[in-house]
Amino acid sequence: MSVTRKDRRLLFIGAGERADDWVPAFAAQAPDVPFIVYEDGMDVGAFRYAIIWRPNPPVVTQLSNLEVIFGMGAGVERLLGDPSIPDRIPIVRMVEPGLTGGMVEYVLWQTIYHHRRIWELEEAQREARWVNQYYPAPWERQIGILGLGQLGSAAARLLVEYGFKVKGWSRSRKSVDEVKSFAGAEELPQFLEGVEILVCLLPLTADTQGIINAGVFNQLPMGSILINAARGGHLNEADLLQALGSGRLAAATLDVFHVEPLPEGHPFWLHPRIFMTPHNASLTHPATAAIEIKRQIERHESGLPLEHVADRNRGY
Ligand code: NDP
Ligand code: OXD
Repeated sequence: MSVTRKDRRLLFIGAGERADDWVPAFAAQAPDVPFIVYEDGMDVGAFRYAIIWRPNPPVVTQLSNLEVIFGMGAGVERLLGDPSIPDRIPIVRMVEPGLTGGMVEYVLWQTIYHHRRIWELEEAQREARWVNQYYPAPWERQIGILGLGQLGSAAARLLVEYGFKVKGWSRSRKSVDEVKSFAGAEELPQFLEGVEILVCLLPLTADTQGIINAGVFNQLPMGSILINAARGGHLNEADLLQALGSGRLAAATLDVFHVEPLPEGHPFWLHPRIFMTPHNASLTHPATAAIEIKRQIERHESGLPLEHVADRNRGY
C-alpha cells in the first residue's frame, strides 16, 4: 500500500481494550483523523500514526511507515519497555484536559476524605456511635505531592486554591504559585518533613520503582496518609502494611497495584484503613483526546516538534 503525506488514519492497537467510545469521538471531534481499530490480518503497512495503551509487539513490527505512537494514557512505561518499538518512533504521552481534570478531582476528593477523616465518621456510624471529631483547617494541613508534572502541578494548584499547604517534589525545580518546590533525591528528606498527606503522581521508572517504602514512611509524622494514584510499582506493599500496623500511617488510598486486577485474597482487600479504587483515578476522555491528537498531528505535519514526547533515557 502506498503512503501519502495526507494519510492521517490513526490505528488503534488494543490488547483487549474497547474502542467503542473512541470511534464516534474522533468522527465528531477530528473527522480528518479516521480512528481505525486493528483487526487480525489487516494490512497495516501504510499507517503513519498509532494509538496504544498496552503494547502488542507482533502488530507494531508490521508498521513499516509508522511516524508517531500516541500513548492512550499519561504513563508510558510499558511502551518504553517494549523492545519491538524502534527508538526512532516518538512516543507521545497523553496530556489532555479530561485526564488532568479527572486526576485533580480524585486528589481533591481523597485529600478531603482523609483531611476530614470521613472514614472515622463512617466507622462510627456503622457502630451507631456519636463521635466528637476535631479536624484542622486546610491551611494547617501539609500536603506533599511526589511528582509536580502535568497532573501533580494541576492537583497542587487546586489544593492551594482550596487553602491547603502544599509542597511538591520533582527532578527539576518548579515554580507553582504558593507551592514549595523540592528537587532531586538529595531534597527528598526535606520535602517529606511534616507531610501529613502524601500524594504520589510520579511516573514509574527505574529511579521511582519502590520509592514509597519504609524509608519514606519513617520520615512522615505519625498518623500520616498515603494517596497513590500513579503506579502500583511505586509502592512497597509489605512496608505499607507495616506502617499502617504501627500507626505511622493512619490510612491509605490506593488506585493502582502491582498486579491488576488486585488478586483475590490480597491483604489490601479487607484492610479497614485501605481505601481502593480500580485504577480509575482518572480516565482519558476520547472527545478531548481526539482534539489533542489532531492538534499534535497538525504540528507534526507542519514541521513543528511534537509535544509531550517521552524521553527514553529518563524513562518518562
Ligand atoms: P509528567 O511526566 O508530566 O510528570 C512527572 C513528574 O514526576 C515530573 O514533575 C517529574 O520531574 C517527576 N519525576 C520523574 N522522575 C522523578 C524522579 N526520579 N525524582 C523526582 N521527580 C521525578 O507525568 P504526568 O503528571 O502526566 O503523569 C504522572 C503519572 O501519573 C503517570 O506516569 C502515570 O503513571 C500516572 N497516572 C495515573 C492515572 C490513574 O488513573 N491512576 C491516570 C494518569 C496518570 P520533572 O518535572 O523535573 O521532569
Ligand atoms: C494513565 C493511566 O497512565 O490511566 O493515563 O493510568
